[in-house]
Amino acid sequence: AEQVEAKRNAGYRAAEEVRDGMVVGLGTGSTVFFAMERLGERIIREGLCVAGVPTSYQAAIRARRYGIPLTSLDEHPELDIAIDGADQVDPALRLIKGRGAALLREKCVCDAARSVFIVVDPSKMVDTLNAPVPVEVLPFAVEAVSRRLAALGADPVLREGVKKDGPVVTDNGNFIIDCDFKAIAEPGRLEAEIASIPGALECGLFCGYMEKITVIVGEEKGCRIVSL
Ligand code: DER
Repeated sequence: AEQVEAKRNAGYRAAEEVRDGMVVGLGTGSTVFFAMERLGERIIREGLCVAGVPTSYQAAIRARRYGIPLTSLDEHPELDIAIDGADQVDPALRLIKGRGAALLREKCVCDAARSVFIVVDPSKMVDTLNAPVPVEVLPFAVEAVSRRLAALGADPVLREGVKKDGPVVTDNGNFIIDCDFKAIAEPGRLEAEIASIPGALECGLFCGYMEKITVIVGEEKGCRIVSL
């Protein structure tokens, strides 16, 4: 219950950063839902004029439900703000994302945004990134990429559907390989090494955005703002 309160406090606080006329990247996952809920309220109460670029079918469906007008990254290749969640955040504000299998579009949106608000509950804050790193993989190359990831030290596991037989298929038509590297000493270097594998289309390490990231850590009462 307190985790839900924490997520709500973080999401609501992020929504306060949105100004009239902004185009906002809308992340995927349960914490961002609260930011969308609050944005929907502000649109009704304040007549806030915003447009959202959703990072997944889930985000688009939920944004519509909250009455947030949608647009595309093509129409707005530069975004004012992105609001997204994370699975882990380290003290240098490097992230692991991708539990929701939306990391490829999330990284495109994060890259296009002038500032990024990451909304989390306290359980996401860690000293060292050590969660499995999701990698979006071209189905054509899944076996070859798995071997390359294992050579980098991972235990690569193809993500299976829960209410679908066979592998999870992302909104882009690709597979996800979850790579357990245990504690990651050099996340930035690992992100670059994975990016150099043909067929590894994107990974859940976000190490290049520390300067523009503000982390909003929701707590039972209120929230804590963390930035470099
Ligand atoms: O998949 C993602 O990257 C999501 O942002 C996820 O990591 C956070 O989801 P949550 O807010 O439901 O924990």
